[in-house]
Amino acid sequence: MASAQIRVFTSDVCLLHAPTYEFHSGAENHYHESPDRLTAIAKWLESRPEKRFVLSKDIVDHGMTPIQKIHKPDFLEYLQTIYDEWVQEGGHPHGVAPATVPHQRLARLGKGKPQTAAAKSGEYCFDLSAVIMKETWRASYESAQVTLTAAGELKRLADQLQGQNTTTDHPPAVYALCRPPGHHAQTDLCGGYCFLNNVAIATQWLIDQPQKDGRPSRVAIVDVDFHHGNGTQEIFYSVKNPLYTSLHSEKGYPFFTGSKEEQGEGEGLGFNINVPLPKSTNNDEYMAALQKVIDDHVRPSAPDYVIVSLGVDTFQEDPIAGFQMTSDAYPRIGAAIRSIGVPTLFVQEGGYCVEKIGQNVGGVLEGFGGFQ
Ligand code: SP5
Ligand code: ZN
Repeated sequence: MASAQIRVFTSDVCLLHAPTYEFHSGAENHYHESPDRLTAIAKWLESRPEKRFVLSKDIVDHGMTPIQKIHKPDFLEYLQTIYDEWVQEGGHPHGVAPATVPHQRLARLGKGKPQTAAAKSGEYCFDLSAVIMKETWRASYESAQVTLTAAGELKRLADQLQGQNTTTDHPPAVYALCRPPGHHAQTDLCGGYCFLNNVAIATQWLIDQPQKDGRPSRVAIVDVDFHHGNGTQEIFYSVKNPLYTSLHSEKGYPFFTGSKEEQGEGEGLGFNINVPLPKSTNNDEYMAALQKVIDDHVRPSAPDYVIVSLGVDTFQEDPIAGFQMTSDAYPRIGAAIRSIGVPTLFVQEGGYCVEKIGQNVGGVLEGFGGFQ
């Protein structure tokens, strides 16, 4: 039996962040993390039969508090003010991109505080892809609020189900169709197209919603984006709730994080699971790795909620990433996640093949929902 409809939250404000170019291997290229990605996904979902997906643009403003629980105040101030400062200082109006980053061997001896917009641009950003334009803060804030709204709806559905005291093969799912993405954003660093870590923000918000017996909710994150979620890893590295798990390319961006040896620290030791995979990974190999993460780590952690960092840049035709995976993989990923049997929040991360992004994202959701 197919599940009930899947609720989707999105917002046109997420479209306002739209840099026109980025650099790839030193060459100027169009900005792959474009608003077209979001509209393509929405269009695909709305074209499905039986109104499987119910799209809503009613976004609940949860304010700054859940964002401040994850990101540092000076970083949040920076994201809101840097564009105007940058332009006033003579920076290119296209947007803010780091001039000099305080590489650890440079910062070791330097004691100065960043004074200018150019200096701050390196202080708070680790690469050239997270371009800050006039509307970037608005879009990023909205992206976080879309995710929080979806998390709120998931909690409502989960509570409702608990109240009925019935078991179901089809736990509820809600999807946050948002951008900019979030999993590369650290406590006080943007990068990798990401500014605010939407998944981290929603995770902490859900943890802070107590279960019936008063204990904090347990969350398990499954990050299926092609790239390692260095931001989510850093944010939760020394806590045991949430569990963070990630399958990603072993040699790809962001290059300096994502090894198996990164397992968490202090009470968080053992609650950070990285599974680096070769570029040659095909559907079956990917599914075997995902099933192992679910069986060995996710299910044993007994989560109340699963949050999926839903990147589909694992797709073989992705222009900037990609394993050897075809569109058939995505419903299988959704079905494997449903088998955990827990209310699940899907949050959009990467995926840059605009022609197939709707089918691939929708495939995961339909696989979860048990639609044919
Ligand atoms: C959220 C997310 O997926 N962020 C990914 C950011 C990746 N940015 C760097 C990509 C470098 C790709 N190299 C280009 C090779 C083109 N053939
Ligand atoms: Zn990615």
